[in-house]
Amino acid sequence: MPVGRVTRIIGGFYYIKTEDGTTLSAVPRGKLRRTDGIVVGDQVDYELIAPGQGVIEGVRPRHNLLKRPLVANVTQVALVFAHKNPDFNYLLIDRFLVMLEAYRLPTLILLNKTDLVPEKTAEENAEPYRKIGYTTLCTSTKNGQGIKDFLTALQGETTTLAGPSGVGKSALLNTIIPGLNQQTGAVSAKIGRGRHTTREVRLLPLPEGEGYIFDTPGFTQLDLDFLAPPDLAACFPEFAAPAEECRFQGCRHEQEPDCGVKAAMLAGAIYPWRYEHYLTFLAELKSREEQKYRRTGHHWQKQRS
Ligand SMILES: Nc1nc2c(ncn2[C@@H]2O[C@H](COP(=O)(O)OP(=O)(O)OP(=O)(O)O)[C@@H](O)[C@H]2O)c(=O)[nH]1
Ligand SMILES: [Mg+2]
Ligand SMILES: [Zn+2]
Repeated sequence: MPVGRVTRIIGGFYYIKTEDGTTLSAVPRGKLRRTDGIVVGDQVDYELIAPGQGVIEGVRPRHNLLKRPLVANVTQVALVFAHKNPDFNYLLIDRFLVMLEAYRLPTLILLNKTDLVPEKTAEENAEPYRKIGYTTLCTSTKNGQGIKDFLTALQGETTTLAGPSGVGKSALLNTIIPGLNQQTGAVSAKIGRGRHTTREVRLLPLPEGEGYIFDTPGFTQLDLDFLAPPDLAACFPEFAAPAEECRFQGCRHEQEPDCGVKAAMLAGAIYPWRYEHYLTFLAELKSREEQKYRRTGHHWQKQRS
């Protein structure tokens, strides 16, 4: 049975991009319909019943399923920030990165609005994340810088954008998908929030080569609540090797003696501000756990075992 990718859902009709590149309009077979188990991004088995029309027979197992926006089979997130306007902010970037690491989503960092800062500043902003191991591109939708590299990084992937308001996510989508005409600027910030404006999600094939990108602003919300304090350190990739040197198993890298992470930080192998952000997030998670403990009488360690 042929397989296709669901790119759009409108009023009970599922648009499917087939393997030969054509688009079908399909309806799910009866029992599938009741489960409302098909989302944009799904791989589905379908039967052709007439030219351009199909019936969906089944949904392939998903690699992942993200909520808000509800999309399936994302292979990477392009995390967008701006060098300026809004101000460059390492703490907020790290907050997003921790969330994406916790979801185990491979992340590409785009530092946009490169045209607004001297080249040296742009390089200085990007350097730490490159050193940590994230592919980090300096882009501009105004002068085209980094857009070719962005397109290359999208090849073969199903990408969704993430990042705070005003950094240029819609402008980037418009730049790489000609004719998309997404609303940009101050207005969209307001429209995106309204309760009644849940916009339909589309999966857009790239104009060249292979790959898809979702036309949504992606994650703009940041809740780390789901993360237990012991799992936080794993969201800082550069802590992994030094943590093997910690004297205690389960070392929280705070005040423990002979902590490999702290030693690496003091030796200059971990950026002090990354370590500080770790402590900041750890304190947040702990205080949330304590509140939960007071409410329920359960300690997180007991809940986890
Ligand atoms: N100077 C400069 N301005 C840019 C660039 N990219 C986008 N902008 C401007 O930044 C503003 C915000 O861009 P949007 O694309 O609407 O930002 P967004 O990330 O989609 O914001 P939300 O939809 O609110 O989440 C607009 O006025 C854009 O014209 C860039 O590379 N350089
Ligand atoms: Mg936008
Ligand atoms: Zn440690």
